[in-house]
Amino acid sequence: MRIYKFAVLGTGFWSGYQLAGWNELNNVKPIAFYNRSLDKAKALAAKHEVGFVYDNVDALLDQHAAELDFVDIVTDVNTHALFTEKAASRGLNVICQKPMSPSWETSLAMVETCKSANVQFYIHENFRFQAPIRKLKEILDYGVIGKIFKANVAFCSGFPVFDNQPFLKDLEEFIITDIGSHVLDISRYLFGEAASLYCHTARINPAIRGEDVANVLLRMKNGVSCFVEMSYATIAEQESFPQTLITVEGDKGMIQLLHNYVIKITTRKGTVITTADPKPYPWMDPAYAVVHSSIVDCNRNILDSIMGKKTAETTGKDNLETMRLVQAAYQSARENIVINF
Ligand code: 89Y
Repeated sequence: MRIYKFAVLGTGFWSGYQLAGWNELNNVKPIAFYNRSLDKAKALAAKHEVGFVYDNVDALLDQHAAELDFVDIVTDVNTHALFTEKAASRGLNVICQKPMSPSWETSLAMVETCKSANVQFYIHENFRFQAPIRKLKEILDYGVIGKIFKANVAFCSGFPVFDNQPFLKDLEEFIITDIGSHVLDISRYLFGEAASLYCHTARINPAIRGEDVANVLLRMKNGVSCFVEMSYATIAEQESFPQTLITVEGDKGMIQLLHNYVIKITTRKGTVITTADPKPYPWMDPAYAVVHSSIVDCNRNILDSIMGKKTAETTGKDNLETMRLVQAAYQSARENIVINF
C-alpha cells in the first residue's frame, strides 16, 4: 500500500485535531512539522512520532519536498497565501484551512498559483461533511418536501470561542470569515449558487475587534430564499455550539435540523423524527464533537482526490465561490447594498 506523506505547517490549537483526523486514515503519514515557535512543533511531533521540526518553512520544504505528497496548512489566515505559494512552487499539492485568505483578489491568486504550478489545491472546509448536514441533504435530494422555496441556516451561540482561539478576538473581520465561510458554504452545498446577497453586521462584544453578528439574506439562482444567520453574542436557553441548525421549507413540507442532531420531517401526513449523530472518535473534544468528526470525512474526500480516485468537493476553485459570498457580505454590510452576482 502506498503511503502518502505530508508536512503540517502550523501546530497550534487546531493541528492536533487535524492530525488525529489524518490518523484515522491508514495510508497517510506526517513526516515534518513547521511552527513559528519551535516548542509547539516539538510537542506535537513527540506525540505523533514525527522526526523533523522547523521554525522556517523554506528549510522544511527544501529538505523534504522530494518525499512529500502534500502540505497541510493550519496556520492563521494571513500566512495562507505565502505558504501556498512556497509549497506550489516546489511542486507540492496544497491543503489549506478555511478561510482561504482575507481578500477575494488573494484567494483568486492562490487558485491561479496552484493551477500554473500544476498542483492540486484544496480548502479544508469541513462543515458540509458533518453527519447531520449530509443526512439533511440526502433527505432533500429524495424530494420528500417537494420544491424548496425557503431556508434558514443558523449558527448562533454564546460559546466562549476566544478561550481556545484568542487570535479571533483581533480579527478586523471576524464572524463572516470564521463562521460565515462555513455556513455560506453549507448553503451552497444544499441549495446551489447565489444570485444575490444582502447583509447586516453588528459587534455586540466590546472586547473584540470585528463583528460577532451577521445576518445574510441570499436569493439562490434556483429561486430559494435563504436566510443565513450567525452570532457569537447569543444567550440561549439551549446552547448549540458548534451545531448549525437548519430549517428548509418546500411545497410539500418542512425539514428541521434541530439541537443534538435531531431531524424532523413534516408533511401533511405528519412528522417523522430521525437523528444523525456524528461518528465518535476518542480524540474528539466533546465541545466540538460534530466539527471534529467531520475532519476525518473532509480529509478522506481530499485524499481520495490526491490518490486520483475522485474529484474533491472542496477544491480551491469551488471554495472561491464561498469566498465570493464572504467578501460580498462584508461589502453589502459596509455599503448597505444588495450585491448581485
Ligand atoms: O474556527 C472555527 C471553526 O472553524 O469552527 C468553530 C471554530 O473553532 C470557532 O468559531
